[in-house]
Amino acid sequence: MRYQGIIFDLDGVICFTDKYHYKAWKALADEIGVYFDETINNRLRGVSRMASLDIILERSDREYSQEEKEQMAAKKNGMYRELLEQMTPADLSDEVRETLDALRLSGAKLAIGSSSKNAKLILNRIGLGEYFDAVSDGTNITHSKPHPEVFLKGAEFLGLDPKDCLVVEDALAGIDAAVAGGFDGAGIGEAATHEKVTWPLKTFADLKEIQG
Ligand code: B16
Ligand code: MG
Repeated sequence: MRYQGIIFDLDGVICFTDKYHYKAWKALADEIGVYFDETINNRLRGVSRMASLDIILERSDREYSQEEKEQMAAKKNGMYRELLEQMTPADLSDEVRETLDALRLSGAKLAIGSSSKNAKLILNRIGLGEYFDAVSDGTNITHSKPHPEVFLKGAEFLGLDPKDCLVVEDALAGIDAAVAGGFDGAGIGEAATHEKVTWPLKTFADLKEIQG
């Protein structure tokens, strides 16, 4: 066993909610007449809800008050949560499920480190509601990635030191957060190209070899 604890980002690592975020943000953007497409949506990966809205509003020709922005973000979140009802345990791949089970058998403690305030709902929908030893998410942090808070809290919840934990991420800002917190990082997708990633992953199952 190489790492005593493994902390997983949720969206883009354990499961994929991009299409639901996209649909909900697109409905909001259409309503206020702001251009939005899938390329812009890709910039929202791993970014907090309010920071995502600010990115979308870069194309707006008017300014919005903080109160209006909070109303818009709440509206988007309502639509998003309704769409999440479509998720089922079938949205968890066999590869992810089997790899998580193997990592647990290695003796490691497993946690979630997600920016999302909907992490617990998503975990419940995909059948992992009770699976992790700890869940650190958007509800217990005040600073979003690339700040390391979400992972530092995750390690604290596990009772482990960051240097004994691995963080698994799909977003570049997530690897920045891991490095800033003193964690080794494993990157999948775009995060595999980060210059400071300890383990670039080709597939999620590569984690089994790394953990030994
Ligand atoms: P919510 P992660 C992130 O989750 C998503 O990647 C990002 O697209 C989203 O805006 C953010 O959570 C906040 O989500 O609106 O549900 O609080 O990748 O850190 O698991
Ligand atoms: Mg992610």
